[in-house]
Amino acid sequence: MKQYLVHPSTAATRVLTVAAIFGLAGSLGLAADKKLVVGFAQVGAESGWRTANTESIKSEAAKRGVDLRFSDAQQKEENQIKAIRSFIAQGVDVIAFSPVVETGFEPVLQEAKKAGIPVVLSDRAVKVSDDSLYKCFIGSDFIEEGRRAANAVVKLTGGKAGVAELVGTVGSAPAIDRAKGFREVIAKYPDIKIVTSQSGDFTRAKGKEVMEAFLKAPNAKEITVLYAHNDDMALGAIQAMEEAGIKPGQDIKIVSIDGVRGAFEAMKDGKLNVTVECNPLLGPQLFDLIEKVANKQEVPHRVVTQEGVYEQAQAAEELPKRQY
Ligand code: GZL
Repeated sequence: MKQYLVHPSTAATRVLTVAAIFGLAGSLGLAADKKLVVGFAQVGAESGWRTANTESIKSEAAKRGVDLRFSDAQQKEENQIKAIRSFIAQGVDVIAFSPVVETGFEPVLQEAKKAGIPVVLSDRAVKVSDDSLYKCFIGSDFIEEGRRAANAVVKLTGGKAGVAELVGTVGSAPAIDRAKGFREVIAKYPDIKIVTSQSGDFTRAKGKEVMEAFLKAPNAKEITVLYAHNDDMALGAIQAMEEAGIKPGQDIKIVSIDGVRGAFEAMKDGKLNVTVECNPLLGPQLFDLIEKVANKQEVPHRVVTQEGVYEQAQAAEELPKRQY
């Protein structure tokens, strides 16, 4: 059984290192000179969140001396599937990826399983008939993020709002679940209505374009709140509002998700009201899990990242502390 020296931060490693020093390495099967080879298939570079997520993964791999094979799928599922197939052909030790959308990955995950290569999901989940096709999924609870955004709307409006919704990438776990969590809460408030909803694909440019269309539509006057599934789309929508002579954060309240630096700057300027944090800095936890999986150690099937909610009043104080 192949073994890898795991990150020196873990107690187990110190024991293994001592064993190696006393010449027991052979009996433990440690591949002392074997670098851990990991294939990571990233969604793309669509948002500030994604850029921070990629940076966290690449820097942690470098810190741990992992041989990281990294691919950017440019938000296309077929590119991600191709990348995973390529990792299988390269015979990497572990495959990790953040699925662009929830469905369509079962065949390639079956191929990885057949090749004996374990898979770890980072950030987003997949829908598969056999959960053993991946060892662990580490990421946020997107339904809870949707609930938190809805509760922020209730707090901002006293329970009366016409909501325009900028949806994330169609078919992606965050878009599906953030919509679900939001609707679960507003179902309790008859005077909060979603008056319009369309995907902005998690990008600033598309968010601006869709918000421009919302403001030109016949029901534009009903919009009192914007709920954006990520900060990048909200920042694009803010540009569209200002170009239309609307005061973002005042004429139309704005609640979004991610907690990127740009959202804190917009809150400081009074243009955005609440951002629900979604932590992209998964690198350290992700590689702890990957190293355990590589050494055939038990890992939890689901690891939920911890996050908060930030309002305008906190923005100035929080901004200097933000890591992404
Ligand atoms: C959420 C992540 C989402 C972010 C967006 O974990 O998958 O994708 O909310 C990003 O900014 O594009």
